[in-house]
Amino acid sequence: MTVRVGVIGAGWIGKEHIRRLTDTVTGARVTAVTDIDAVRAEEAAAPVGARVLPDGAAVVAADDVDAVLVTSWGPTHAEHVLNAIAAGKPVFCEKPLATTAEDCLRIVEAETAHGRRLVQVGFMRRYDTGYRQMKQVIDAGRIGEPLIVHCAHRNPTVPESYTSEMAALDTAVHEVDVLRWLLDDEIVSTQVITPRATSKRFAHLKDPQIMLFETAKGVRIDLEVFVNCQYGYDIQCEAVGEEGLVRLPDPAAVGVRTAARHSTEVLTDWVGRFRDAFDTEFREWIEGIAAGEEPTGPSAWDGYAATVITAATVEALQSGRVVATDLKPRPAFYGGAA
Ligand code: NAD
Ligand code: ISE
Repeated sequence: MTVRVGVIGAGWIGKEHIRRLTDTVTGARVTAVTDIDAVRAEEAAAPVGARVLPDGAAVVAADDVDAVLVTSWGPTHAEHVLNAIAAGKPVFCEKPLATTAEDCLRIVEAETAHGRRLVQVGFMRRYDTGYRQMKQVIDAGRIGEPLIVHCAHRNPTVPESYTSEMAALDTAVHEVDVLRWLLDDEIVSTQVITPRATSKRFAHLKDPQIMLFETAKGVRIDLEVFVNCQYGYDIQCEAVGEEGLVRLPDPAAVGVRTAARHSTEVLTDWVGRFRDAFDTEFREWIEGIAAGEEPTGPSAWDGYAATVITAATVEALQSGRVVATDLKPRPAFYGGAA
């Protein structure tokens, strides 16, 4: 069976995923595309032989769309995801699931009422080989109980439109998701420390930031978010346990020895760093739909948790205080106790 996908939002990542679904993932075909910018929609749709439709609602309703991919701007996600649930169609939503906790909970309630999982959120790090190997080590008990996690999330530069709040909402949101999954634990409090700012930033920006999270089991996580580090796109993660530690490997790169120097390349963007993870994420999503299975990737509940935790982190940045995340109890539908 070929899964026919309708895409809402044909910007940077929308185009990447259209290419991925067309050239890399077998069993999928993009049949419909929309964007509020009609030129962009046409440019994305034409090369893959897809139709351009007037808006997201038309994409969701289309007879030749079996599953929906939402890659529009964050504040528009909730509307499209809710439409897809109402139509009973699987929907993959790039992060964030929604920009407010209230909208995330509306999605959770709609999906729960539908009675079957339809929503997957685009936290691709769970599909990265290195993070998956770390999880196997932790789950097998090889480092004992995790106690501390040290992380860094560095981008070479960001545009002037990037704000201090986006360090949590847009950037650290990936660590928030992957660490909840890696540790099988919940983040209960958050704090932000702002060291000396880099001169390489736009004046309005607090960069770097150090985020400190605490989990329900008492694990402490420190995360450096540094989005003007200049030298490359660099993702680091090291979990320290009672009996050892496990560290995320750097991407494979050849070592070059020349002119009395030994060097290895550092990647410069998330597209290259997580290309394989994105491919695996979409391959598994499409395979699951073709097999008539519910999605197994990050759920609407994970999307809710990430939005609440990153909003609390923004509050921590603005107030200078330790902020409790105050998540609601996880419903049984999403594997919780209640
Ligand atoms: P972008 O601005 O390049 O593209 C977004 C597109 O959506 C634009 O073309 C815009 O015209 C269109 N759009 C906005 N509202 C729309 C609507 N209601 N209906 C149809 N089209 C609409 O942004 P981007 O960098 O591609 O980011 C898109 C989403 O992907 C964001 O939510 C972002 O957080 C997420 N993202 C995820 C990752 C990741 O690592 N997983 C990386 C980058 C972006
Ligand atoms: C961007 O939206 C991403 O998702 C990237 O993975 C992240 O590194 C970057 O900081 C964000 O702006």
